[in-house]
Amino acid sequence: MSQVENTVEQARSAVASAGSLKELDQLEIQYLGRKGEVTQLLKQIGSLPPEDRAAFGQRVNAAKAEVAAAMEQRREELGASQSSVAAEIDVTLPGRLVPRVTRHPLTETIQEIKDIFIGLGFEVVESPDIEEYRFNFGHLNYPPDHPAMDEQMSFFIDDEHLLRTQTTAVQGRVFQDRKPPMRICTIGRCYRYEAVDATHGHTFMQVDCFAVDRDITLADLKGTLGQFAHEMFGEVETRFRRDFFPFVEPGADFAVKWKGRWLELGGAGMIHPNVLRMGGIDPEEWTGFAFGLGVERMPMVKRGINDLRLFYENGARFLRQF
Ligand code: FA5
Repeated sequence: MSQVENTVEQARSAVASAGSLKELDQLEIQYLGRKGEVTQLLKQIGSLPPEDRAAFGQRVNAAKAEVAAAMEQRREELGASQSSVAAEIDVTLPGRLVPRVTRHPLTETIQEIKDIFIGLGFEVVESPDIEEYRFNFGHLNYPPDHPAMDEQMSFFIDDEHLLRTQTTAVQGRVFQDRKPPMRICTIGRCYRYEAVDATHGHTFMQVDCFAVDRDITLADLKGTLGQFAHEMFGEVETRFRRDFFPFVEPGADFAVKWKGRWLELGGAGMIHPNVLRMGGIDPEEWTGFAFGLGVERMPMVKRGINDLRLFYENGARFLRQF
């Protein structure tokens, strides 16, 4: 075997048994580098008789190409199988802990609320956070400059838009393009200019439901809220107390008895005839009930969470508990 063939043979077997890309890089230097073994062969050319030089040169160049091709092929094989990486994985190491992911308690509550109201025949609709002043107040029968609006002042976007203070604003929107009978539910964020404490946020969530049909009575309202409370909290006592909201008559606040005390969930009542009229619905023919409940209250009560701000701070130590 000539020296050229010998060198090619050695290089081929070394390349074939190379176990990593790094090893392959070294072999490339060893054989094809400036001082590499194949390159060195060319230097012998001067010592050959002139008539042999061309043929020898061609053989060495062919050898170089052959070794380079073998390296390229091996490089691809190693890259594909990633055996160089695999060789560095220690399969005896303990596995990395993947954090357990659960749903946020508010997300879970929203789903529960939706399930209950869908089960009671309500249709869930979306309604915007940036609301028109007229839907947030005017269509809900607030007389201009009524002091009840001061309790619900919020963040104005411009003269006609604000961040809604109550999801009840959905009523005017729905009345625009639907005719009774209807049973509608919406859940979303509300915003108020509020002194923030453990039970009051400037941002919080409400669920509002209303039904308009022939012969809807206060009994339907009480039955619906009673059933909701039963499904959400289990066996509970409920309480209705007279309360004022401009958009209902009569109006009530709704509470459940929890651990021996009354816990207010929200407001409720029979939709005021003015609200129906503004929505193009004849109050002589149709009646309706409406209620709006605070969402955070529910998981606070059920899970013993004593500060509503925890839902929004989203600290890992808080969320890990669910
Ligand atoms: C309302 O917002 C009325 N829209 C409810 C209503 C709807 C009455 C339909 C009649 C018919 P109120 O301001 O009381 O009412 O809020 C209802 C509930 O939202 C409260 O009981 C409370 O659970 C929750 N809530 C109100 N303000 C905050 C706040 N700043 N932080 C957390 N929860 C709040």
